[in-house]
Amino acid sequence: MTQPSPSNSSQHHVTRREDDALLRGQGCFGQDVALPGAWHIAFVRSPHAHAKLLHLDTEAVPLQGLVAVLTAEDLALHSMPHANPLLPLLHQEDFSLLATHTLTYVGQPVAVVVALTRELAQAGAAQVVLHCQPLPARTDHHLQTGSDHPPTTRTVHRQGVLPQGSAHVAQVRLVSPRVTAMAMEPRACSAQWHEHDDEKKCSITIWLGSQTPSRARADMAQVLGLPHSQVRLISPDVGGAFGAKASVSPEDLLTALVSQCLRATVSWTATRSEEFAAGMQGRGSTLQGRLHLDDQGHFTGLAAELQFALGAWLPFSAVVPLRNAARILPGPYRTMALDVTGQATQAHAAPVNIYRGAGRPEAALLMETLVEQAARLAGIDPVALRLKNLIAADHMPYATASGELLDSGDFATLLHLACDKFGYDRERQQQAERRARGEWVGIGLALYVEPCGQGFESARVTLHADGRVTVASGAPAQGQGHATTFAQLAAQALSCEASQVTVLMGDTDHCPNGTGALASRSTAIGGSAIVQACRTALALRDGGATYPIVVDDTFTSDEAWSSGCVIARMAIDPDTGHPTIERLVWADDAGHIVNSTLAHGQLVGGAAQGLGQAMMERLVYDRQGQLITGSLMDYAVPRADDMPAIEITSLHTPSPNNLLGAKGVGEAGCIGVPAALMNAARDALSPLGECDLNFPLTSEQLWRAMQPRFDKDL
Ligand code: SMO
Repeated sequence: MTQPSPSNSSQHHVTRREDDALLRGQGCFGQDVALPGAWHIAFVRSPHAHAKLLHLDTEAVPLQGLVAVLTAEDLALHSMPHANPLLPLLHQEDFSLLATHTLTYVGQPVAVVVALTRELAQAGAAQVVLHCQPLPARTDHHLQTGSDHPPTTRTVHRQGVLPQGSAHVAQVRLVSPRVTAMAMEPRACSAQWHEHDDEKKCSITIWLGSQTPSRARADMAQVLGLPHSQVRLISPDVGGAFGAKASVSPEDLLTALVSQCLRATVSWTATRSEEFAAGMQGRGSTLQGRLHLDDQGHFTGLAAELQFALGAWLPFSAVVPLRNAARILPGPYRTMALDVTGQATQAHAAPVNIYRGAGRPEAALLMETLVEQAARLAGIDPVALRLKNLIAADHMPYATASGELLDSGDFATLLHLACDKFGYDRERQQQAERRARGEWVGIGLALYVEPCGQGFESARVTLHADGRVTVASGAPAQGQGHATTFAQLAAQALSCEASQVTVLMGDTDHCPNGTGALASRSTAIGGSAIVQACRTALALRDGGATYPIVVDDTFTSDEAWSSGCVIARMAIDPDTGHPTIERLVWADDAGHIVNSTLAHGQLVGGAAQGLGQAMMERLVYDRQGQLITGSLMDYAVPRADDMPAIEITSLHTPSPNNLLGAKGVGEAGCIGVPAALMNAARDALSPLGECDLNFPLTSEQLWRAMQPRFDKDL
């Protein structure tokens, strides 16, 4: 079947970014990249978590509109790029883009059906029959029972000796389920093959919603066997990423491979069901900790054991959550003896990758739950206990026991700010009065620190003779509004109007090689690269350089550490266990803020996502490795009416590590809010003694905890 030839003029230029165009409904998201004559892809996916693949039967696939059914052999057995070895990878097997002899998770791509329309491709894929011999599946069960399988990676932070005979030892064990990133826009990839008489000059343009276009291009080029210069990767407008679009997936690479193999234009958009089963998941951990206190309430030692879930294959950033959680402990508190061990173990389940916060939420959850339990044990108010143990602002920069360097921050002031806004003393008094009336109401605090990325980001600034300015960044955007922030930064640096600045992002043909938008690093590091390039451009202009003046620059930085304090008040209905978040007060320190409207939006959005994990989200696999929460009928995400009013106040302790003094805001809500909600729920039920509550804090769980004679295992 021949494909109508796509004309070159049809290429979508979505490189230039204006945030208000998105608000006007004029964005160009993955599915809007309508390439003329594109064929559509659907994946045949594994129905088993673990099985031997005996035979793949395509007899029943209807021929109407069918272009091809392709298997691993047809596409020449390519493997996923290897994961970033930020922690030692004890074993990492090659993972075939399409399954060959063994199936290793429900939803794993096994074959590709190419057809004239998406519907025909999906109908065809549904008719491919897989003959399999099921094998026992290894689920995340090890997270709760101790590992029966060797971990894929480990980490250890030890300093000093844990004290013997402490006055108090708080001890918690927290189990957090996997969650899905639930971007409004499912993954999508389109690829257009450009044929050339000279085989060596064929090239490809790929549209992929990506946080890391430069690395995605490198990954694509490697699998396609093409030089980088013959692969153009365009990340169009992206309807949410949250880490789940930071690393390429088998489906992305397969879309490009099919385009190359058929020398055709092809397009794939995931269904919501595919995102649940085979998209990149987040969290999934069991966190155990012991916090030692002396008789004055000083923290003297922290022991922690962290178990993290991994899927059947490792996305590029798969080890980051474990690495972050382990290195961030003990958070904003002064050095104490430390014995932190962590491991991450693979299962026959969907891949786990970074997800908004990426290990930072786990560190805050474990530490802050321990701190509040310690306060109850020692009979010290949790605010007073924290004030005794926080790192003082005049001790910054502060080298932590786990080997990190906190660049800046003022944790005691954050705590005071939040308490003032909350009216802490009055709130405690009202809590006591309500308790006396038989109400169940809790106040929970959480402090957090948030490392915001290191390494380089790039910028290319062009001054045109007519006064216009073009800013091209190596960092793309997925809804953060970077086009506005970057234009604002350039305008300030160049003393011009933001309306004169055109921002280019996410197109490897028009933007410099960059790191990408992750780890809340874009404003601090990407923004600094823009400012630095602008300053150089001004110097060149003043030195008499001729237009257009083009400056390529990179900015490299150590981590800036954001921090904050969240206080939540939660009431729990004694009859139903229904939790109501009555107040949420938050003091955030993201250093210098460039655009307060956008920063506020990031904080609120992060809080909503954090609230989702704390209160309702949970992916569940059964013992056979079947996903039993595979749709929005079974998986709850927060809606507008689940959100309390959020009262935000700010502190601006500048980071010394970048030109702006900026720090990150995008992930903070997922870090501080869940820990505060956990502490509010535990405080509410504390008249019953210590309750082993876990996320999500459902009515059912809270109700069961309130039934003293109820068999909790029923
Ligand atoms: S989870 Mo973020 O994209 O570092």
